[in-house]
Amino acid sequence: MKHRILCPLCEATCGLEVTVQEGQVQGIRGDTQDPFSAGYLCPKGYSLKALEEDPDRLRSPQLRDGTTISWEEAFERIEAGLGPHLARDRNSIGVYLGNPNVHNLAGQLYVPAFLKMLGSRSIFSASSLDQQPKHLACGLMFGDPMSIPIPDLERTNFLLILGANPLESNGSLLTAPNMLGRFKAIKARGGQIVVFDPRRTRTAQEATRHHFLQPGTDALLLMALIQELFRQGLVRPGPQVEGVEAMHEACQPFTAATVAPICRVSAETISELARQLAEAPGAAVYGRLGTCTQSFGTLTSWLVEVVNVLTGNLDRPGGALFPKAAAGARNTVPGKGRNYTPGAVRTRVRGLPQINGEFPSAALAEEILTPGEGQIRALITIAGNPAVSAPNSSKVRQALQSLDFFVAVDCYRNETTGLADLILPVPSHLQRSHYDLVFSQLACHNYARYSAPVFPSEQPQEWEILVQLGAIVAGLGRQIPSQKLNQQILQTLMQRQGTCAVGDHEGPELLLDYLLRQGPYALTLDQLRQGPVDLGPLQPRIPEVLRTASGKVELAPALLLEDLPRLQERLQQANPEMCLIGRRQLRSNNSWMHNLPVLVKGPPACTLLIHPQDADRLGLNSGDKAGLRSSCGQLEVSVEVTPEVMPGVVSLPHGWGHHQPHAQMAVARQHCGVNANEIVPDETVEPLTGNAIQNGIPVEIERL
Ligand SMILES: Nc1nc2c(c(=O)[nH]1)N[C@H]1C(S)=C(S)[C@@H](COP(=O)(O)OP(=O)(O)OC[C@H]3O[C@@H](n4cnc5c(=O)[nH]c(N)nc54)[C@H](O)[C@@H]3O)O[C@H]1N2
Ligand SMILES: Nc1nc2c(c(=O)[nH]1)N[C@H]1C(S)=C(S)[C@@H](COP(=O)(O)OP(=O)(O)OC[C@H]3O[C@@H](n4cnc5c(=O)[nH]c(N)nc54)[C@H](O)[C@@H]3O)O[C@H]1N2
Ligand code: SF4
Ligand SMILES: [Mo]
Repeated sequence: MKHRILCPLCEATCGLEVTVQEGQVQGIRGDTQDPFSAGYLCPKGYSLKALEEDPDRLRSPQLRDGTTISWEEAFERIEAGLGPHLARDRNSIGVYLGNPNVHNLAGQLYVPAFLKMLGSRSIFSASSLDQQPKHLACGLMFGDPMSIPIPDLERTNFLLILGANPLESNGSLLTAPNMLGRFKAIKARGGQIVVFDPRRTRTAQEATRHHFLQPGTDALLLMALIQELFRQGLVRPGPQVEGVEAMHEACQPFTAATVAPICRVSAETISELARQLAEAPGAAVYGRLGTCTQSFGTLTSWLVEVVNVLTGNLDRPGGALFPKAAAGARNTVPGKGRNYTPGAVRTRVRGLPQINGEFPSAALAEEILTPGEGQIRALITIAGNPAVSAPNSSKVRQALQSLDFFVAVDCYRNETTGLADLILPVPSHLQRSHYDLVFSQLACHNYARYSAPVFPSEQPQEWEILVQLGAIVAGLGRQIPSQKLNQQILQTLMQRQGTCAVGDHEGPELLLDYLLRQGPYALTLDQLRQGPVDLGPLQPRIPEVLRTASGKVELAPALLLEDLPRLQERLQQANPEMCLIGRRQLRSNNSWMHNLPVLVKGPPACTLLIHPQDADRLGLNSGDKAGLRSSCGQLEVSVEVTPEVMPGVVSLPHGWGHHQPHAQMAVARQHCGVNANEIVPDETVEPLTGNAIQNGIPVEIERL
């Protein structure tokens, strides 16, 4: 029997064909009938079989000592464990939401309802270890943090990429399966791809040009690019733009000649790039993780879009456009303009900002460890591994160990969940239906696709677990039928988005069907059950998409201009002698898929890349052990000497360090590697968002 599903593992959202015989996966291939991914898949998609069969994947609720218990008992214990905190102070219950929530209907439809029922302000997520700067910049410029311009890969002739490696990550804030194929198509039509990255990544290798760039200096580069656009008379903003003159003034101190030595990019390169971007018949600038998780994350995320606007490429075919998703996008619901602002609420200990209802995860540990009114004493993690992913991970572990009560909703017992009093296991990724509510808002082509579960679930669905947890924190007890709460959630959605008829569905399907019907194409779930619906290439959406108070694109928001003196100060500061950046690897998915033998086979992946010049100076050869020290800690790493990284920069992959005794992932333990976040400081954060700075960290290296 063949099942056509959507891969829930990464943002590319490939269609897969899963062959099942006698209740077992026989094979997984790229679905050639999927109009979006057209047969593409990566090794992770294939590994869904191994994930399904992994003996370490949890099947029943587990206590900290490894004892398994019934679901009934698990929820009883949660009621007892959270009870005193619910009665005393709801803010003392923290929640950490991990990345897989955005790849999951339960995470998208039920987590918000759960958080509402909980009523705590102590909410944290992986967003502040990732893209929060992009949300803030786009919220300020376009009025909604999810209105993120997407390069029109199908038509563009010039793609400028900063701090992204989509050929290995398969794209992020850019849903576009088969990036290699898309690169080939751009080059075949005579287009160019230019990459700025401190490492010559696979993406850089496949581009038409690659430039090394000193980590953390993209904002300087982009400011100089903007200065050049004005200087050369190349500025062509569209009609709905506010703040062009303010931008003209703001860029003046950042001439190509001034930024060149800090960025380690020649002034001629910058000036030529300005011309090429302006002259290309459709160009797009795209920045990703390396532009967000750094000291100037918000400024960089902003300036990427400023260049798109000033070159006339925002909202034009071949440039960067706003997708029009079929369901769940706020920017397709008619709404009044307003000034988007970061929350006025600040973290208790350090006063860091709240963005989109969440506090920075770099502050999670201190909010648990610091006594006083509002201290977090109980924690719920949902699909998250902050003990590996958040900065200063030994402090995070210490914090998790100090909690009065900790419950994790997860599929593994890992570095984080192994410290929980209780783990509630979720069904496997093949045991649930799927629709990408988030990534269809970020896709380079408008599609609506749904997939049904391949296997029935052996345990409660994740949405049912969340509904039960919601009922507990809302004081409704454990007897409330999930369908009743589901109806309540539907009512809440309808209050916000408008009423319409719904089909005869249950659970997430009921809510999804409603969102599709209410969406801009008035689709129904039954239509999607027949197969994918092609909604066409990206189309211009300005002014309809804008939700700013002025109804225009705000090119120069005051909050961002206020951070420019800090950028100017950077011009006076010397680059650190050595600094650390991260990287992603094709056969890896953040911290949680290293237990699958198909993905970890081969030579050790967790190595420190270092340039031959630096290696010579330090007396290091490939295979040597080195001590890597930052202001926050120290690691022993295995060295790989390669000209792939620029001199003065070392690269360590993200998501490793699986040696913790409380984890139960036998394969991952054998390939444990080290956790970069042991040496990523938690005290220095991006000031506007509190986002973690995981790239460009000054380090010292010594031969061991
Ligand atoms: N140094 C450094 N740190 C980084 C980064 C970096 O580049 N460098 N990257 C950052 C980024 S971009 C991100 S997104 C974060 C990720 O940070 P996290 O989201 O905290 O970590 P993940 O590794 O994605 O862990 C996901 C967890 O969810 C579980 N899980 C998987 N699928 C499901 C599911 O369907 N349901 C449930 N309930 N659980 C599930 C896994 O077992 C695992 O425990 O890490 C960040 N940290
Ligand atoms: N195979 C695989 N795919 C993944 C993941 C995974 O773990 N494995 N994780 C998923 C997640 S959660 C995310 S967020 C995405 C991330 O997707 P990407 O952003 O495409 O992935 P990264 O490899 O982290 O790319 C960041 C790049 O920034 C560069 N860089 C570092 N610092 C700087 C800087 O200051 N300036 C510039 N210009 N470049 C810099 C790094 O060298 C690196 O090449 O990937 C997703 N896809
Ligand atoms: S690229 Fe992403 S969506 Fe496609 S098969 Fe791989 S993990 Fe799945
Ligand atoms: Mo991420």
